[in-house]
Amino acid sequence: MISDLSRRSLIGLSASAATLPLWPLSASAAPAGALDLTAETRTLEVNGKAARVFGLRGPDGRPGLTLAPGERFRVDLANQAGAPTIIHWHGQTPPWKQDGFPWPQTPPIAAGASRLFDFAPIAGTYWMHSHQGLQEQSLMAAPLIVRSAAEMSEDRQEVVLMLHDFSFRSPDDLFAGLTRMPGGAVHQDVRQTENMPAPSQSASRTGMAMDKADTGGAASPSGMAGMTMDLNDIRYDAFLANDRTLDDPAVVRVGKGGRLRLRVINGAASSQFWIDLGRLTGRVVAADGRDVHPVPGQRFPIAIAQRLDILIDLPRASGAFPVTAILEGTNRRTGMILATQGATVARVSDTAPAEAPPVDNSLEMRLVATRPLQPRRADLVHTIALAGGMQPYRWSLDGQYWPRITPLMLERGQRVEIELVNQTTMAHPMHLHGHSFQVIALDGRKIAGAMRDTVLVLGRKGSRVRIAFEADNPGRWAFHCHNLYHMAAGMMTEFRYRGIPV
Ligand SMILES: [Cu+2]
Repeated sequence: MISDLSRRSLIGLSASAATLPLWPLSASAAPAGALDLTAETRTLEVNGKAARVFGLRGPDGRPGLTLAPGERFRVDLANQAGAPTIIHWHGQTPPWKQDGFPWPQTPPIAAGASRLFDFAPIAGTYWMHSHQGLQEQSLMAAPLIVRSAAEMSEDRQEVVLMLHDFSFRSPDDLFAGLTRMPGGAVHQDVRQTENMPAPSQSASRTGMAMDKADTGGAASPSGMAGMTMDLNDIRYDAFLANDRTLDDPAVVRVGKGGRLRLRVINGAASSQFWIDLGRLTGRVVAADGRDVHPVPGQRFPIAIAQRLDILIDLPRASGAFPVTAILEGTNRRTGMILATQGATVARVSDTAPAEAPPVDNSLEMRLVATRPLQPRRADLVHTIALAGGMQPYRWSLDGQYWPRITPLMLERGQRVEIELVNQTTMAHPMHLHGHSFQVIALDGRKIAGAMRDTVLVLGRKGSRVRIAFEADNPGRWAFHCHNLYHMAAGMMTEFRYRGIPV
């Protein structure tokens, strides 16, 4: 029974291109004026070993895209990844057929094909990731930075810090470990090449990309420890900051007394962190790309898929300043180093001095949107129960498992309020596609919270979060837990506008 459900979920996520109507492909030459973005495979070195992963390379050769103030999101996405893929522009509000979700009307991009995207983006710190199968775990993700004129006039150095969780095991293996199925059972349903790049010649020669014996993965199929079961489903081999570990971190040159805008992106599939500024202090000025009134601090929690913009004013002395991310419930960490010219950069251990607590709502409670929703009575109020558990590994919304769900029907122009109620002891970072919502209550306590696209429902039975949004973007929109494995095990539903042909 579990096997059947998982199979259905995976098929739903994979949306096999062969069974779907053809999607118009762009011509082989890049459309005029479009930015080139390439989905591809690449080799990283992690813990001294080669790892074959996916990547998204922008026109400047670096991961992802950075748009100038007012620049249109006009992007030609070429799929050179050797497997079908579809890339979601997380937090942006494009027309629904450009959202990068595998609806029947918008199937994945076949290997070797390309697709043009063209819409007006929202300024701020966003990101992009695959919504195909479990590719996101294999690092098919990258920053999407949209600068604003206001930010440019601040004259701050921009530093992007993108976080990932990493395993030498294939995503299918990790998921099979969670669902307690032998690895082969999942492999029969999902081609391994779809979720993980085929080994390169060098990787297969050294046998490193997927060698279970090498990582001890086979000995502990789920990699779970009883103590942390409610926090971290998977024991990862490494945590990456801009694709690097603290053994060999990114070192960013900064000026004495420099003024920075740190854009933190939690691109991890299944991990939440505390951002630790070390000796520095900062102030959060945006959450999920949308401005909030400044909140000063030295440590900030960040849930899966969320972003934080943190302004930092450096001291006038020279020095090296580690900025780290500590995995919740553990002392494992990753990070980068900000260093002035000539400063000695000491090695920073990947073990923090103390364990970090679970990510909580201490920051969420303090966030106040600078441009909140206009006060208005809700036209539609809907409660969604978050349910499921580890044994069996199944996660649902209102008792339904993706793709066998009943959509929540919306009318254009409605003010919608959604009350999320956790019936589990795991936290769920809930993400709505195509809209900005405001967090308006935590555990029944009203707040004038942040406008954002991903909010954490704490891992406690009865924990509640209420969000509100304007139904202003007709289409079919996914609403799901952004823990990749919860989503793959069913924790996704649809908000659908009336009148959208399906
Ligand atoms: Cu979840």
